Amino acid sequence: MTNIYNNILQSKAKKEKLLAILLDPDKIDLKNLAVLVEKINHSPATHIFIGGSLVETDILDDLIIKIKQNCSLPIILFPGNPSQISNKADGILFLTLISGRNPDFLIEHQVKAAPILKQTHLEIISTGYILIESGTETAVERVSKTIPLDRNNPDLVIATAQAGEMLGNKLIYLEAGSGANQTVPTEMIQLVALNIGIPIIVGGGIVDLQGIQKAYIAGADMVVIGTAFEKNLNFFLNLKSNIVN
Ligand code: 1GP
Repeated sequence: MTNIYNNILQSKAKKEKLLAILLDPDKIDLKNLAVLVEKINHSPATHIFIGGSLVETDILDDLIIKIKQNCSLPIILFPGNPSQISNKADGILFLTLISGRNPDFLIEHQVKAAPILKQTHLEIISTGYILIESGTETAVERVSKTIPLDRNNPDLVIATAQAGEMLGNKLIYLEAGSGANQTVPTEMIQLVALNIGIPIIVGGGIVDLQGIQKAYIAGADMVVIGTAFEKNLNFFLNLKSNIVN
């Protein structure tokens, strides 16, 4: 049996940093999947996240089966809504958008997803998802109809992360939004890391090695890279030996 969360905790204890590649099934051409998987295998990635706003389950199943044929990294669903569940993955970030006040993303989608998840073997990882203002409106903001937290008000972000931890979230995800103009501020990551005990994921708008390292040094346990790899499959080519651990 897989235990993704325990592995994340162990990495945190050993100060080994983790890296997730986010794949959006709608943007993947199955004909080029072999190349994509080869690039992932030659990257420093430790996890694969799969998610997007329009994904259908049948595409998901097929994609995950094909990735697993040639890649042994844990595949974790990062769903935008309850229809994006596939039993072929290893786990799921069971997200609550705790920065927002939209009941659909706080509890409604989760209630719809629970009976479906009960029928799967997926490892369910309760995750407090915190959207941080990043300059311009991002897709997650649009889809969730929530207002991100002020990037200049770390106190509210800290309190939100603490509330997530107290509610039983196992991870806190600080999200600037896919393709964001501005990443989550490093001081904010630092302050959150000082004030909670659970692992922190950071993503959104990180496009280079410096951005990855800054997030790690500030206290991110895992960094998520989506757009930069999507745009350039060679993104990780020269990064592997340079990533700090
Ligand atoms: C989005 O945090 C992830 O949910 C990744 O963002 O696409 O900007 O890398 P990018």
